[in-house]
Amino acid sequence: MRLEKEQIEQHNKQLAAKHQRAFDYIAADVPQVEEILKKLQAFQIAIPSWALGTGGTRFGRFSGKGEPGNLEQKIEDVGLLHALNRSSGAISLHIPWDIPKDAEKIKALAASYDLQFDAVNSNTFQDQAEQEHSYKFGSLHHVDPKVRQQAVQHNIDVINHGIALGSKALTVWLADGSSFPGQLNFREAFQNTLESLKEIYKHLPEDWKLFVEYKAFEPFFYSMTIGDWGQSLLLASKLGDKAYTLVDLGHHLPNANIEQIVSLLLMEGKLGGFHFNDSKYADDDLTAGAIKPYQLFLIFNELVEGMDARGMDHATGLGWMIDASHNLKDPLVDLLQSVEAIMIAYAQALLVDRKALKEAQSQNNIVAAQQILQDAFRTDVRAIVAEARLRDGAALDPIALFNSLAIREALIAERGNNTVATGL
Ligand code: PSV
Ligand code: MN
Ligand code: MN
Repeated sequence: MRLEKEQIEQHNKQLAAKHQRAFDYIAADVPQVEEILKKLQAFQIAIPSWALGTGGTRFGRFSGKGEPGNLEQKIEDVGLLHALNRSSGAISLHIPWDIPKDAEKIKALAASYDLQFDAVNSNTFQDQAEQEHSYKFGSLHHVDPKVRQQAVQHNIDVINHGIALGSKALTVWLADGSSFPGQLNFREAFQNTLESLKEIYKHLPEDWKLFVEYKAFEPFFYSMTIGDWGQSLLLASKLGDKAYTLVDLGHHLPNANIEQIVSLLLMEGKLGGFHFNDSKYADDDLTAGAIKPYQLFLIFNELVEGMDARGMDHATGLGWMIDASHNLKDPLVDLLQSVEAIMIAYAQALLVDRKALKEAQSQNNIVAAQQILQDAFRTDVRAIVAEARLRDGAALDPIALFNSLAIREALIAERGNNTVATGL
């Protein structure tokens, strides 16, 4: 299924007057609105291939209908999202969940929807049918060199799939850790991981990046071998210039100050990118901005401050990816909500009066500093985000259009009750 230009234009026509009123109202107070619009239009957020089907919990999975059953249909779904918001122009694949059988064909299909391939993800957290050695006790950190070698080879294979598709980064997330004290020698586990990553790093093309994702807990509950940003940064620093830390918002211990982590990684030139999601308790993988929108804003505030000061390009500088998984909502609608929340946080961060904030900080004027941030956060920027969409030929209200065109119903008619297994 593909959306026609006319369907979007007709929808926009219906909402035009209401939108114009809202946009004029906010634009009158934002002198730099044109500059903000350009930045929003250039900003793209990659959709994870594993979020297009209904996710599950440890206790069950309630399948949705009309979900994509193969890679082609996943690309079709992301194509629909991108047509609706023009901000989802990339897809991040997970191998072997998404092995492209004919890379050229897949590349051409993606291009026909104006989609690029963001980071490819390796998977050494599950055993595959044809696999010789088990990952039950880990992969790159394993005590047995044969298991490590198998996991290294898998990552090299993933790089090769990525090269064929035009990806420029590999994300490594390891379910390597221990659940009981004494199970692991921490130093040996870390050294093994480093040596394995060095092997993988050797196979990275010149213009590629290696993203080292960390996670504090789960599936192991005593230690994770890459458990926090310090461990990830240590590995990335030892590996070299092409290695970076990837921040998944759900992978921290409760109440961690993620914006401070982001700011320091950026300062060190070692921030690789994000897996956006939100959480109340753990790695909940809820819709971005659903629980802690202020935190999302504060993260973007650090990004705008840190990147603009270094002349970095928001559009292309980092890996901007979603990693959320839904078992209640329609996955496509949920992804539209995540992208919108990220755009809103970015737009609000662009509103912050940086000069005044610097001044307040230099005077230790805490009240003013808080006020400056909250003024921006409390500004309703939805009409600015919608205007950016409008100028790009997207829908003023993507979810309303998704519903009024009965897109899910059309997908069910096309695909039947297909469902796809999703990630963790
Ligand atoms: C693990 O919790 C994770 O965040 C990693 O990014 C995986 O690749 C992804 O979820 C899917 O399981
Ligand atoms: Mn993740
Ligand atoms: Mn996760």
